[in-house]
Amino acid sequence: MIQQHRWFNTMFKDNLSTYLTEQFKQRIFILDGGMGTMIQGYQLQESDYRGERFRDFPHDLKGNNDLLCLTQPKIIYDIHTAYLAAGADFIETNSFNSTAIALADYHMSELAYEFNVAAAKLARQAADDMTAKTPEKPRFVIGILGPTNRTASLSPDVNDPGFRNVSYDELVHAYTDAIRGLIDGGAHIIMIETIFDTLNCKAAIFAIDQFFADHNISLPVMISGTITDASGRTLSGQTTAAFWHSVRHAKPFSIGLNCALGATAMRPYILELSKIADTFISMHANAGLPNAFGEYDETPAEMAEIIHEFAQSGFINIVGGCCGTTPKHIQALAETVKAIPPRPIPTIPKACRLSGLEPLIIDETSLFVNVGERTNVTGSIRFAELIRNEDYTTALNVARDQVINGAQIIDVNMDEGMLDSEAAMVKFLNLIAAEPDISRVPVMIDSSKWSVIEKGLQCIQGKGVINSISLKDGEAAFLEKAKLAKRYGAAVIVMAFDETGQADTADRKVEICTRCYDLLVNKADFPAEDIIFDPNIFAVATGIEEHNNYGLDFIHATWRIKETLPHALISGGVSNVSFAFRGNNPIREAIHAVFLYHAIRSGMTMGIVNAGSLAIYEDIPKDLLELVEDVILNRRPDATDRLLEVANTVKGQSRTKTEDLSWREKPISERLSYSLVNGNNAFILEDAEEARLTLKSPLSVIEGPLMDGMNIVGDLFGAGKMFLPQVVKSARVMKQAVAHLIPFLEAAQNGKQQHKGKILLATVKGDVHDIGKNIVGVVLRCNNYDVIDLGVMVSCEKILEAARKENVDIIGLSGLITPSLEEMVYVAKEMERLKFTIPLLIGGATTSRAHTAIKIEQNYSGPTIHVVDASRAVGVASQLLSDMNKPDFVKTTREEYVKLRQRHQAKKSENEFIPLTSARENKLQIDWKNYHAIKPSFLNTRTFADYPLRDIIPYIDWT
Ligand code: THG
Repeated sequence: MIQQHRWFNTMFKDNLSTYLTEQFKQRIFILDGGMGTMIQGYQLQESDYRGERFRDFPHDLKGNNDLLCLTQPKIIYDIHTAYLAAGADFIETNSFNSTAIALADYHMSELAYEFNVAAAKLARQAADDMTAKTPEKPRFVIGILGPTNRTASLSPDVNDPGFRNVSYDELVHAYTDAIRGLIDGGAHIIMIETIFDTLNCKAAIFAIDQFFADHNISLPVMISGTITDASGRTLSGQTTAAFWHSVRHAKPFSIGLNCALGATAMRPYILELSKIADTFISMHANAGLPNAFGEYDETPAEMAEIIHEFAQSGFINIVGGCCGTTPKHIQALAETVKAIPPRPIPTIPKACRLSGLEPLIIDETSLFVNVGERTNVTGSIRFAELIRNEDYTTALNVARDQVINGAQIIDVNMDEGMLDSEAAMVKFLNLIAAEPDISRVPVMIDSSKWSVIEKGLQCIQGKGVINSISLKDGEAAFLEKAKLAKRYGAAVIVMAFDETGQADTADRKVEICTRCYDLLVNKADFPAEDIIFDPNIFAVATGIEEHNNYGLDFIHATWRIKETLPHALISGGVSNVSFAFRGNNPIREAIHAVFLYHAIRSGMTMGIVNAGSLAIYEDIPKDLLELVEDVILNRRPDATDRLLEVANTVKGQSRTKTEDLSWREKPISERLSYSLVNGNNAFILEDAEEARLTLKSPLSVIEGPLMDGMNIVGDLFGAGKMFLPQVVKSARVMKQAVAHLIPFLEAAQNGKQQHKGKILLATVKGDVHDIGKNIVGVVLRCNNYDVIDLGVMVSCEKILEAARKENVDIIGLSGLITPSLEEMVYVAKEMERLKFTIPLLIGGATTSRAHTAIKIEQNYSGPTIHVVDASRAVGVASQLLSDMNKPDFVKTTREEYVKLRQRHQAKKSENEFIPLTSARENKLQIDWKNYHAIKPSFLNTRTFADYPLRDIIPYIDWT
């Protein structure tokens, strides 16, 4: 079936990219709009999803939108056709969840390939039919690779930040299968979209590159990320520029953003991308921000007005819509950009562009880049011991200290005979990924074993550096590694080694580096700016005469390489040069400073150094300076002896900066919030204990200073001053404090064992989210309620049956995605029909007081109450189970809800609960495609500041 694709390409002369690139110079192109919201409009029921083929499938299938390609092909074809008729040049296949990983929720993993073929065929049919009608305007099918519902660089378990529930390999496998299906089905283009974890995207890029190479084909690749919150970062914490650096190796036909935000909120990020990316820019925003009912209000005219300005500002080349957009939106967009010239692709100067969570650009204007050397088991006895003893917490501090001390990249090396180096590399890099103050910087993966390097590359979402490759095993092995480096998207350190050994003289260094450069640039099509040569820094002043010129050899080679091999950078292991003075740090530091002074002036751009103890050249006493310079520059035969002589007399401390501990002087509540805000767990247990003793009650510590601290975190997050990985870290610290307090809490409860009531909790059918519900369960149990937790995806029938059987006092429903709201309405109606009278509690991030009042409450005559967060659950439950308070409480709530309904009735068309305009001004609200299985709970209609913190941390198991 790959033939079909070849045929298509010949239709467009040599290849589609070339054809499209020409076309894109003429006008702005149009993508289609939201699929999920269109499908919702059909109000499909379980049986519609099942069709004939899956009538007896043993699991629920409602909401499995991609399945509709098989069971309701006409609906999908019609939606595609509606978008084409509205003016879309490109339509996206309905395959967002069609990977084995995402389909596991529906027990349909093995159908992934079939789903993709069907999705691509359907879209292709619709596109071809439309092209036949208007041959002057060919239409194209974009095969969609979704993000899956797992994140390769975040842990789902708060207690185990190094844990991952999906591996790079699993992602590559799943994506490969999907790609094969999309191409066999006839997709013209592949798009990786709604990327919230760049590591998932990098796995998709790897799969694409490998698949194209294996099948000798090439399709245009589009990449579209998602900026999920007010900090302007992806969910996994990268800035827009860091994200671009991480994926640029895919040489995408376009880069862009979609989902999560409306167009207005997307503006600064699209603006940034349009400036830094030397490829086409796509965007498909949501139709504004969802209201309390999860609906999108931005009209076609409103959206078109915003997009008009983007187009005029020269930001975009391809535009379409995401959640909530309809063919009318697309028509309005097509109309409004019709006459506006497209954005020209800017010329971006060549530079080594790396990233961690943040970008790092190394170009001709850069000052020296420090690479931290301390996280190296062969270079540090202390670090080796920490890793051997599995003291990863302290080992992380070694990495952190380096960044605090100015390392802009950290070198990680786990090569030790007694270690499982691959496992240690993976473990350490995964842990680093959970430390935003460390993972802010790019990683240099240092190993002499390629397998360790590959394992490491599979753990980093940023663009890192491979340390190293060389010609020591010959050209074939060298080129193979270069090819993989490109596929993983990493820069490489190339050591000046060849088949005969390591280069020591300047001539040999230059000769080998030149040979490597030619191979890389001309044979492997490797970007010159991603080549970092290491012409070998060897120890001087060893007493062996042949070593005396090593410093000068390096400096001279550096000069010559910079002169003759354009864009390549120079690095080296600086501490090597002073090995002869081990144990004498002041002398070593002086040697490093002198060596760097001269090497940097010759063109050394970066170096692996002890970032915490770099001496300043100017600070070296003049007499010592002369002795050291004699050694480095090999100025006199007795230089080594003369330096040795004074070495024994030079004493003193190296200046390593230490962490500022003045915050320890502050009052206990401030210390607790400091620890939470900074995600610092060094003192959390002792502070939690001190607070418990002071406040005399563990609960008041949690509800007092700890919650206060978390509220500060919430505010900072809402204001964009913190981003998700930092928040996750804060939550982890919080968790540790709470874990310390819980035994005291339980001990305090032990005396009063009487049970207060029986509460049934369930996440409703169609929804798999349970974080919030689990917290509610814990809180209630701690307060002596009997909790029956039915889990997730629980059908109404099962809930009500269990409620009867267990004779519960209250039913609590939880849900996170918009369709769950409907399901809750259904449960309320069923409770009424079946003559229940017990209270019904509604909770979960997508729910709201407004929705409960307007859509749910009037369907059920028993008390129906929205619970805004877990902290309210106990209050509400105790009111409802108190004979004395219940009537009043129920009455007041009812009156409130009646008022809400009346207000709603009066201002029906407007959304009075959430003033959209003010939210837009604050750029705080975001949303998500309804049918994303992974919708994080914080992506909702309220402002972040309104959220209980645990709701904005979707990846933590709070139980
Ligand atoms: N080129 C490249 N990579 C490299 C090197 C290089 N990686 C490893 C090494 N060389 C650079 N890293 C170090 C790390 C530590 C030391 C030297 C180089 C060092 N350590 C002290 C010692 O061994 O005496 C400290 C010992 C301790 O603290 O226990 O000097 O050249 N591409």
